[in-house]
Amino acid sequence: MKKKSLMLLPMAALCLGMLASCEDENDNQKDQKEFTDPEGFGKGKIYIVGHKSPDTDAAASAMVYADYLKQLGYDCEAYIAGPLNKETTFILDTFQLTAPEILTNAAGKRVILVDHNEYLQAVDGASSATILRVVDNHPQGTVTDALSYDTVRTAGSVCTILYYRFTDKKMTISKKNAQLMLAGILSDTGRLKPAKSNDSDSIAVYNLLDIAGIVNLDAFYTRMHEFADNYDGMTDSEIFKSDYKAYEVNGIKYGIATVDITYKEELDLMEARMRTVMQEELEAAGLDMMFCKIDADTIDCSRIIYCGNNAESKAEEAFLNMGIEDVTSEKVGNYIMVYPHISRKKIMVPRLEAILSK
Ligand SMILES: [Mn+2]
Repeated sequence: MKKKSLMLLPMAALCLGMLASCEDENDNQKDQKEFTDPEGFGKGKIYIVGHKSPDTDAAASAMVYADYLKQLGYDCEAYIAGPLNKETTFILDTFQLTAPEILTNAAGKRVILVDHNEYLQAVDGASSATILRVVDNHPQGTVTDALSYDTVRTAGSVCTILYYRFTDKKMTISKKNAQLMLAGILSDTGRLKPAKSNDSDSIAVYNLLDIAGIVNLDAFYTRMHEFADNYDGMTDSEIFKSDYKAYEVNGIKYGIATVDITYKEELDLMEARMRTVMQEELEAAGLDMMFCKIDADTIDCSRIIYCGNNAESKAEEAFLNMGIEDVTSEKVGNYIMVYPHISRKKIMVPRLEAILSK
């Protein structure tokens, strides 16, 4: 190569560099101009994450909210607080969507919590993170120091809340977001069961179906639900943790695992399997009490088992003679049977909370 062309190289590089920096400046100016900070979060990366033992609503709402806020100009990313369950994996595979990464520690980060407001359910380090917002449909928990809240307690799922955030702002809902929100709502409400949903959920579902390109709602739900109840190949501990939540009231910490089975005949076996891991899980999580509710579809009942300090007497106080219309329960040996099955969120948690806060 001649000397002349060698000298031209750095000059060309310099020109290219200048061009690139001009472009960067233009981009920055454009960003600054367009970034109006409509939610008041300010600048900097935002980590959006649902609860530990993520369900479909926790994962889907994080993904959809990240996309929503990106459209408003924010730098954000969706995460999950643990491995996905089979139902959510099926949904992401079906729609060819990439699963969010697992966030192992949120300390020092700017975070938005979706689908929970309980520190015991949150990603590690959440108590030393800046919680910009909680988007949730659960009763008030221990996360009382977030900078803002978008809480709709009557909503059947967080994805329902997000559907209305899009329509409030007249923002277009993409096919991908429609698929995710639809899955989140159907999963949390058990396909719009009256006890778990209301009109706002149904309206959202019927409006999302079209955008999501789903022709047969029942066929889709049946398929995803098969995965929800499928514990094939899972260890006892994995089953126990697959739909597990922890709570704190009055300094008392307790956990509730929910397990679904189809046939009454499976109850005893599942109970025995869960009993082998309950005590260990209680100790590992440093809790005072542990409960496990096994729901049997075909006889529509819940069997509640428990371990830990005073767990038996608290379970009796909470789940016998409940005084709820059409709900009966009885103590059988070392567990409590409830007919028909009861909701963790609507019945178990409020009743335990009332008793433990005395
Ligand atoms: Mn959830």
